Amino acid sequence: QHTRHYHKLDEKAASEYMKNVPVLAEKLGGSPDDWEIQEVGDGNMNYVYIVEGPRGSLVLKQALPYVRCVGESWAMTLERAYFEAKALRKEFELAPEYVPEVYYFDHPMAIIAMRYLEPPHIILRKGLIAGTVYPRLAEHISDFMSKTLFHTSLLALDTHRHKEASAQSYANVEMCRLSEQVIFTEPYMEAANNRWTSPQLDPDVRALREDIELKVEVAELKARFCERTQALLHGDLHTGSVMVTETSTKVIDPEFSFYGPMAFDVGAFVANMFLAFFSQDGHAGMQGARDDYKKWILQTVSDVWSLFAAKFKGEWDKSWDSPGDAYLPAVYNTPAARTLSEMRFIEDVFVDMLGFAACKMIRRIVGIAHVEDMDSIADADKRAACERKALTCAKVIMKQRRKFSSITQVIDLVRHQ
Ligand code: ADP
Ligand code: SR1
Ligand code: MG
Ligand code: MG
Ligand code: MG
Repeated sequence: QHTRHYHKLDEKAASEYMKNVPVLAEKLGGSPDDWEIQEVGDGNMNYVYIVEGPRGSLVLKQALPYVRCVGESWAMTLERAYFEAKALRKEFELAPEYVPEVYYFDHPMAIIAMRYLEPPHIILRKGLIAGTVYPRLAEHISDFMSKTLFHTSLLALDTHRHKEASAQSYANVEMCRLSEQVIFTEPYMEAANNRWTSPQLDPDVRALREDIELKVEVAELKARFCERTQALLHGDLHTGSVMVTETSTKVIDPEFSFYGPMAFDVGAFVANMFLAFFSQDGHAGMQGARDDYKKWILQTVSDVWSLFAAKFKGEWDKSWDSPGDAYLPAVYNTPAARTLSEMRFIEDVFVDMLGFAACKMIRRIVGIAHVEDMDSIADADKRAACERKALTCAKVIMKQRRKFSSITQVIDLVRHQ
C-alpha cells in the first residue's frame, strides 16, 4: 500500500486513489461514482478533500512540495505529512476525544486520511469572527494541552524514551525553520514576505524594527524555540487549527509538530484568542455590540490558563511514581518539595507562554501570514485601529512578561488597551 510515487491529486485523481486503497473504499461504501469529493483547503499549506460516500465519509489531506499560499517558488518538504500523521496518532493516543482519528497514511504520496469532522463543526476562528460562544472550549483545550504536553515530557517519560522521541522529531527541521523565519525573524526586519495595513501602520512597523529591548526578548524566545526539546508540541496551535461545536472541540493540523518548549503551544492559542478579542470592534455592527462577547473571550483565556495549570499539576500529582526522569521521587520526597517543583515549573511555562503569545500576535500583524479575524475587516482604518491595539498590547506583554503575577493581570492589561 505504500509503494506509490508522489503525484498531486485533484478531485478525479483522489477518487481513483481511494478506489485502490481498500480501507478507504470500504469506509466510503458504494463505488467511486457514488463518492462526492470537494476540495476545501483554506489553510496556508496543503490540499484538503472532503469525501462522502453511501456508507461513510473521510477527509483526505495532501501536502504539496511547496507552500500553498505562496506557490511553487517556496519549496517545502513533503515530510510534513509524515510528522502530521505521527503527531495526530500520538495526540489521539493521549487525548482521543480532541483529535480526529487517522484512518490511513501514505508516506510517498504525503496523504493522510482521517475522520471528517462533520457539520456543525467549524473552524474556531470563523466562530470567533461570527461572535459565537463555545462554553466547553476552555475545558477542552486545556485538557488537550495538559495531556499531550505532560505525557510527552521528561516528567512522564524516562530519558531513553524522551531522547529517542525528541531525536526523531528533529527531522521536522524544515518546518521548524519556516516557523523561525516567519515568527521570530522576518517581522523584525525588511523582508519581501512581510505585509501590513499600509500606510496606517507604517510608523508602527518602523518602531517595531527599532525597538531593541523588544528584539532582544524575541531573540531569547527564538533560542528557546530552537534549543528546548521539552515536549511534543502541536507546533501551530492557532484558532484555525481547532474545529468546534457547542459541545465538541477537535484539534487538527499538527504538521509543525516537534519537540520544543511547551509554552509555545499554549502561547499560540492565547495569542490567537487575543487577536480575536482585538478584532471584535471591527466586526461589531453597532458600537458596543460585541462587548459581552469580548468579555467571554477574555474569560476563556483566563480559564484556559488556569485550567491548563491545574490539570498539568493534576497529571503530575498522579505521576510521581511514573518512569519520568525529570524529578525523581527519591529526591523530591516530601509534599513541600513536590509542591514547590510544580509551582516553579508552571511559573516558567507562564512567563514563556506570554513571550511566545506576544511573538505570535506581532507576526500575524506585520509578517507573511495574517489572521482572518483582522483581514476580514474591510475598512482599512478600522482594521488598522484594531491591529495597532493588538500590536501595542503584545509589546507590553513581551516586555513585562516576568512581572505579571497572574493571568488576571494580563487580562486586565488586554481589556484596558
Ligand atoms: P493546512 O495545513 O493547509 O492549514 P488544515 O489541516 O488546517 O490545512 O485544513 C484546512 C481546512 O480543511 C480546515 O480549515 C478545515 O476547514 C478543513 N479540514 C481539515 N481537516 C478537517 C477534518 N478532519 N474535518 C473537517 N474539515 C477539515
Ligand atoms: C508561510 S507561513 C504559513 C503559516 O501558516 C501555517 O499555518 C503556520 O502558522 C505558518 O507559519
Ligand atoms: Mg491549518
Ligand atoms: Mg497546516
Ligand atoms: Mg501564530
